[in-house]
Amino acid sequence: MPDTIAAIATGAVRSAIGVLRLSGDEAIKIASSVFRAYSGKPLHEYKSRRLVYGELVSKDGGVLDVCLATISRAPNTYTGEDTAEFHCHGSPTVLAAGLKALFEAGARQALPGEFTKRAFLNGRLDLTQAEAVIDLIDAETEAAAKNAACHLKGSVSQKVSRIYDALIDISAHFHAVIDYPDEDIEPFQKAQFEETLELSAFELEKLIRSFERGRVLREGVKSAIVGRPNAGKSSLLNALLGYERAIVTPIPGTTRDTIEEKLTLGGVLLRLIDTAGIRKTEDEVEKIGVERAIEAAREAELVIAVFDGSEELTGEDMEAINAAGSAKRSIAVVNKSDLPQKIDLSKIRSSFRSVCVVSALDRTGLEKLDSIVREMFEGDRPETAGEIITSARQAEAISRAHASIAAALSALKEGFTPDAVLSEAESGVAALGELLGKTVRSDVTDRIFSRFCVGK
Ligand SMILES: Nc1nc2c(ncn2[C@@H]2O[C@H](COP(=O)(O)OP(=O)(O)OP(=O)(O)O)[C@@H](O)[C@H]2O)c(=O)[nH]1
Ligand SMILES: [Mg+2]
Repeated sequence: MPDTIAAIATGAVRSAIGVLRLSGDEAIKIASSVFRAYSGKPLHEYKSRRLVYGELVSKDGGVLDVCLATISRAPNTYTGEDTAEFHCHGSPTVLAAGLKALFEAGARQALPGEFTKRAFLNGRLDLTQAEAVIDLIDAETEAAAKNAACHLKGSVSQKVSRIYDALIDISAHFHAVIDYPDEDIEPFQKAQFEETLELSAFELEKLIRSFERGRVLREGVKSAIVGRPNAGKSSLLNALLGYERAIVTPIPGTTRDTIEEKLTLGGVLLRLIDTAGIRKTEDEVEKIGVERAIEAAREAELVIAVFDGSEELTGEDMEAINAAGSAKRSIAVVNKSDLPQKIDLSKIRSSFRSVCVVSALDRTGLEKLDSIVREMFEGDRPETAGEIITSARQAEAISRAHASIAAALSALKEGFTPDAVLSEAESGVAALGELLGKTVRSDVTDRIFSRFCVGK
């Protein structure tokens, strides 16, 4: 009999509402013992999913909060067990006292992710859906949230389950063929199996390809801000972030080490890296900074080259133009538009497709940068949300399944023994089963659920 767990489901910050949550065989009994409904009826006598108005009380009967309580009976609950919730006022002190009352009534503190782990163990969610819960909570952009919500609804599980079932059918058939060697496989069935395997391989390939885009959704696009000293790179970073993250001074060569911050621009999550101004220097520290700047530009998927619009282009600017030229994507930001302009914009336009004129000081022109980034990554957005794999664990299992299916297909086409088809189809089943959590090892599930926060 699993014990009853309790946790504060909302964060430890002051808010309008804070939720205490319970799950387990004793959840309803424990909840009922710390709650006095104003109707006079005990909480455990209410129907599932009703909101009941009353008082949360401590062990000695003192009132902790005036709140709403609700109970839900197994199995149609998030965890698949009996559950209860208290919707209290969002005071961390009240919630801590309420949680203490629940412990005193027999519940224990839930571990991180334990509610969702129970949902998984009770078959309410498969593993891809459980992972989607944490992706949804951690989502930093709307696109990432939409994708995770679709995974939670089962967009990946449904696709994978169909392939999983088809492979089980094929395995069952080849088991029979091996057991009864005289019964030859019909040509019609062979063609059908081939078609199924080809379709499965195609579907899995699409998921594998989506993983690269998934990484961008989760981790952000690596974006280097480069340019000559004093162009205003650090000022641009600060203006975009909305606070003074990097040191800004009129002294050229202020930034030495690279500074990285995440930020959403044009709906795209960027990992913005401010770098040292590129120039020839004898200063040992600055020299290393410049090397790092060039390295950051080389590794970046997006280079934002910053120019000082109030001055003419110099040889040092050419270094930045070169660094941007070798990047997959680049944008020229002509800064200091608040000052009289001396820069030859046509030269910038001949090197960059996207040019944007801003004043980092006045924070003007930044909307243009936002729309450039939005347009630049438009094509990278999936047509259908939920089509993107974001977990390395899932991608790895899908790749293994894909390799097995490809091998089963060639064994079938080239007329190898049925054993070969069977063993490949079975490895495919094993890999997809792992993906869905049907055959997954407990150390893998432990790792997945440990990423959760307490109360989820
Ligand atoms: N007038 C004006 N001054 C700016 C603007 N942006 C930056 N500055 C000034 O330019 C100087 C250099 O700015 P930084 O942001 O430190 O330039 P940087 O490119 O990071 O310089 P390094 O770190 O030395 O490579 C500072 O004095 C800023 O106040 C702007 O839009 N308008
Ligand atoms: Mg700087």
